[in-house]
Amino acid sequence: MNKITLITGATAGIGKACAFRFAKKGHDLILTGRREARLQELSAQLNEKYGIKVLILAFDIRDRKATTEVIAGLPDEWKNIRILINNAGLASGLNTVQEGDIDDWERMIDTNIKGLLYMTRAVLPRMVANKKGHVINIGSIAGKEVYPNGNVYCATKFAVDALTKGMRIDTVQHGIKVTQIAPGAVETEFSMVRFHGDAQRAKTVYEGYEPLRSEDVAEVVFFATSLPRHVNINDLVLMPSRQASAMIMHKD
Ligand code: NDP
Ligand code: 8X3
Repeated sequence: MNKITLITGATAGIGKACAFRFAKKGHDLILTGRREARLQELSAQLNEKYGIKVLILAFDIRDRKATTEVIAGLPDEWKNIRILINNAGLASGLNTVQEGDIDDWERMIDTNIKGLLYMTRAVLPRMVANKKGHVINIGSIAGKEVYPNGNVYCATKFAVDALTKGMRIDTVQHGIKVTQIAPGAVETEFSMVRFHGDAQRAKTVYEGYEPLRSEDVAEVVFFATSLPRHVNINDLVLMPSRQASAMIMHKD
């Protein structure tokens, strides 16, 4: 086997771009997400283009039992995961707290915090035993600043920020690297999901300036994993050049 990288949420956006970037470098990949047909298509593309091995695992990361069992049940040759990219996540809704939809809140908390924790808890022990591994958590500018109506999504990304620091403290003596990559606006399916399929509204988020592309983020994630063993990026915020903070964009 080549170096094994597990990417959660590889069916779209940043996770999918990471799959292409790491495949190009010859990593074998474990790719997760709920949409199995997309995982199958992606696996075939990566295998054909880069000749790497791909294992697809279609499950909902909010499901604690499923997440624990798929990792426990990995075939022996796939068990030694070197890089875990905790990417699966979403925003659902954009409302004040007083008008918020509690189902939206639970979806975000269950995916962005609990799902990330289930996966990390399942993968980390073997990294610790191997004294080798790198966890990359995809945070957000929303985990650095709270913006109007961002409340619960921001809270989940602040949690990712805190968990990244906690994971680093807990594993530093075992030779594990832990990194947070926190992007600003990236044009993906993110806003379609946030606005519950309202394509028109989603489009306006990325109008009037050049947002980041998924590939830009994947390049930075890859860079963070390609440094010498004694060098770690703890936390990296990347933004479109025309974005100064969560709310300040220089639009045409
Ligand atoms: P996309 O919507 O394009 O991709 C999200 C991915 O997460 C999909 O592959 C989706 O797979 C997966 N996912 C979502 N919910 C679940 C679930 N319950 N179980 C398993 N997989 C799930 O969005 P992005 O690529 O933009 O988002 C990726 C990460 O980047 C998220 O954590 C997001 O918060 C973060 N981020 C995004 C920014 C942006 O502006 N786009 C900026 C900063 C951070 P499927 O639906 O098939 O399950
Ligand atoms: C996604 C970026 O600014 O919409 O995390 O929260 S933002």
